[in-house]
Amino acid sequence: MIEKKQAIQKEERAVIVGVITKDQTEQQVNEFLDELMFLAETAGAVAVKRFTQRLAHPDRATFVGKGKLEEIHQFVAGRDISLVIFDDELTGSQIANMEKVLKVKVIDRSDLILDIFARRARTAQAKVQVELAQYQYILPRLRGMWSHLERQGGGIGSRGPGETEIETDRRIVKDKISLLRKRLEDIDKQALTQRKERGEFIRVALVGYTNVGKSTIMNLLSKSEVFAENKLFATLDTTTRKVVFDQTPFLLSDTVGFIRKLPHHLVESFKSTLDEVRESDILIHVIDISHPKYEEQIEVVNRTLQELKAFEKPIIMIFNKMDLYEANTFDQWLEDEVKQDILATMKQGWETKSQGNCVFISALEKRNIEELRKTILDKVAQLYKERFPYKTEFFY
Ligand SMILES: Nc1nc2c(ncn2[C@@H]2O[C@H](COP(=O)(O)OP(=O)(O)OP(=O)(O)O)[C@@H](O)[C@H]2O)c(=O)[nH]1
Ligand SMILES: [Mg+2]
Repeated sequence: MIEKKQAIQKEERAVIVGVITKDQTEQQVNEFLDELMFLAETAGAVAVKRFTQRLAHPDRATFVGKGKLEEIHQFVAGRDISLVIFDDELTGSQIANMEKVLKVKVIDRSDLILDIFARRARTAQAKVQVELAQYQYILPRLRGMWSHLERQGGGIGSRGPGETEIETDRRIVKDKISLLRKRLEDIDKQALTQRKERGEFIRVALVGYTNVGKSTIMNLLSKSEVFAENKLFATLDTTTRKVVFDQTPFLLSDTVGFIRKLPHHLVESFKSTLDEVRESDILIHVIDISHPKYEEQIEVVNRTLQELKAFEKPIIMIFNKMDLYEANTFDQWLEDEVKQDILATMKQGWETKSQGNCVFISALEKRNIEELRKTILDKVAQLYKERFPYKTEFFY
């Protein structure tokens, strides 16, 4: 029988692989692999080497070319490496074919992200959502799964599974998916009732790429204790707190971070968690300005918001980690005046693009937090006025 299990064991040594297609540069793919490495690390593995290959089209049978596969095999064999991670989605037969040659476990980026989510899930809702996404991911890859088990000596003969065995598994997985869907529906109903009980409060949601500092800002603004750390996807469950600024109350939510190529099934099964974003009145888009690819991260977040049909809401852009940005950008010998000029130009650019809806802060050093509070308060107060024009005071 098929069983979902953690793809990665602690301290497992891995190599990572990316292909450079014709509309990508080598540098781009290397940046993708940097992120893949961070993901692997978050899951507890250690990436010891990376391979890339230029390919117009991935090979249908083995994803990379035969020569590259052999090169990876040569490297893996004899070293204490048990895992090969690909940056792109693989089919079940590609996994099976490559495992035959490499003789170690092969997984892809989606598998890795699902693995991290599975580790992080705490509430019943998050657990069911992740499990559902995992089974949906497994369904078209059952053949590859068998190859995993075979390699681990799971008591299956070397000739591999017959069609009937795969068919049986497929049925079991499908049943499991319907069961989990049903369970999620029940949980969603409860969550909807809870959200309705929140009444007339203006709702503000912190959104953004993973690891940009959303939970740190949540803690700063709401004096709560949300788990924050330098790993990807520290937050999976939405946390909501009532916050009062200057006698104006509103609800502030911390949400799951976005990432490039978030597995489709994950977005689908996390729909209810993401409802918090969809149903909020104001979005605070948090950006890690110290990240070399922060502009691409902004794009990924904007696209995800569009998919969620939440892009039309009022958005405040918070450029966080200014401390790190300055440390990375400025040489120590640079004159203060020049630094100020560079900062002013950068800020001016974003002021224009965001139509004045942006703030530059360091959550870690608590820099510019007053301005941040004021910016949020202004937007919240404005919305209350639009929504309840005859009310002059809000008592809750
Ligand atoms: N240097 C610096 N680090 C920061 C700042 N704000 C947050 N961090 C660090 O960035 C890391 C990620 O912060 P989190 O608040 O967990 O980020 P998040 O956006 O909630 O991340 P996920 O929940 O994983 O999506 C932590 O190690 C924080 O301490 C900042 O202003 N400057
Ligand atoms: Mg977080």
